[in-house]
Amino acid sequence: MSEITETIFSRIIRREIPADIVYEDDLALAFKDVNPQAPVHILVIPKEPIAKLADAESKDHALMGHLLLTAKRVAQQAGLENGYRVVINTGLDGGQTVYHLHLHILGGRHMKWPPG
Ligand code: D5M
Repeated sequence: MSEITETIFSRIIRREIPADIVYEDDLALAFKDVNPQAPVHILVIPKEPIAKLADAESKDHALMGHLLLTAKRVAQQAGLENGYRVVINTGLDGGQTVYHLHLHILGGRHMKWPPG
């Protein structure tokens, strides 16, 4: 899988293609996943195009914390008071398909363990 920094998510950030955006601030964007795996399935991405979690560096410390707290905020906003799952697929074995770091927020049903 190629790891160019320009992906479909960069185009969503620039509003070049439509997305159902549910939250935005200076550092992050959250939008509904186009192929939902649960009744609620939202992606939280940094505006900075870090390709994958394995590429995050010490300088990204605050940003990574911000993304997690954004996931919490977006889950709350979506009414997931019974809980939810946050997933980061990383690299080939992680099942990552879009090489712009993203947190999946999955909720609205009971999650199984282990994931496939
Ligand atoms: O997850 C990549 C996720 O990105 C996957 O669940 C589909 C979603 N996706 C792909 N294109 C779009 C657009 N255009 N809008 C919304 N969601 C999208 P991964 O963890 O890389 O497998």
